[in-house]
Amino acid sequence: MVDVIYPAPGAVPLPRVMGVLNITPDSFSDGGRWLHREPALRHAAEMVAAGADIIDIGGESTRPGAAEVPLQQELDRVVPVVEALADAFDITVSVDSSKPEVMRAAAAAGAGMINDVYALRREGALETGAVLGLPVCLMHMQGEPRTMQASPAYDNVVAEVESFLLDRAAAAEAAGLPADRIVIDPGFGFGKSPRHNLDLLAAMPRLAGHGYPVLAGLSRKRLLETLTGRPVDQRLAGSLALALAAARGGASILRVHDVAETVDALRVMAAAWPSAPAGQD
Ligand code: 8Y4
Repeated sequence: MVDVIYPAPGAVPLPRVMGVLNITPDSFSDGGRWLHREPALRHAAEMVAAGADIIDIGGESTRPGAAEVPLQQELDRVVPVVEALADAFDITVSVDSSKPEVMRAAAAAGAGMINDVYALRREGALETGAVLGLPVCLMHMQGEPRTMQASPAYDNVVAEVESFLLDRAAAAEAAGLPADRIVIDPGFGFGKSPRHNLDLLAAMPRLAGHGYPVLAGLSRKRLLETLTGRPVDQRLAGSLALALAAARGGASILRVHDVAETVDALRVMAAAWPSAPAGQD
């Protein structure tokens, strides 16, 4: 499609798109059989067809207020889906987990990336991440999912998030994870007010200036309730605007729910705005 439109010389590549795979609690209720996984596989196939480069699979809700999921349940939810997707599609399967056991099992099942909202701070996670040697996304979070949105506070949100991410990257490298497998993420919505989120978004070029690719997860988040007043099922336009803002700021990976729409928006941005990130090869 539109290969008459090439990137401007020196243009930054378009970000990769990471699609969030829905696996609702209902799809786990069959004790590890196939029936209830079909919707998840169909959704994954749709995202792949729409241009997702990565699919992120999590078995534990990290939304504000969510309860923790026992290890065995997380394994039962995640591992078979990782295996099925890794077999079926030519994309990177990312496992959204903070538990070393889940990271190991997912890697054995074919996962090609670890997405850890605890940035390898959980017991055993740093060593496991280093031994597996897969790319790891190190995300910033203030507090714990259950309480993090109660009263987020920083003296200087950008400096504090940046220094946390650089510390965690240094710890991962010291544990033996090569620098080129480290992705950093300011953790939009994880212990942040709307002002904090917007300050971090504006600081994307600074966060991207350390040589580690930056992942941005803004899709459908509550910042959009503040900015537009809309409920979660009406945040597509706002999500696309935030995705383009992150791309323009130099984000390398966008974690999104709406893959087809995000890919369209990125392509149009690249064509319409020659100095913007453009032309992924
Ligand atoms: C509607 C739907 C409203 C989803 C809010 C949400 C990130 C992440 C999440 C992120 C990385 C979410 C697992 C929160 N967000 N991982 N995970 N970065 N690396 N909330 O920003 O999607 S879950």
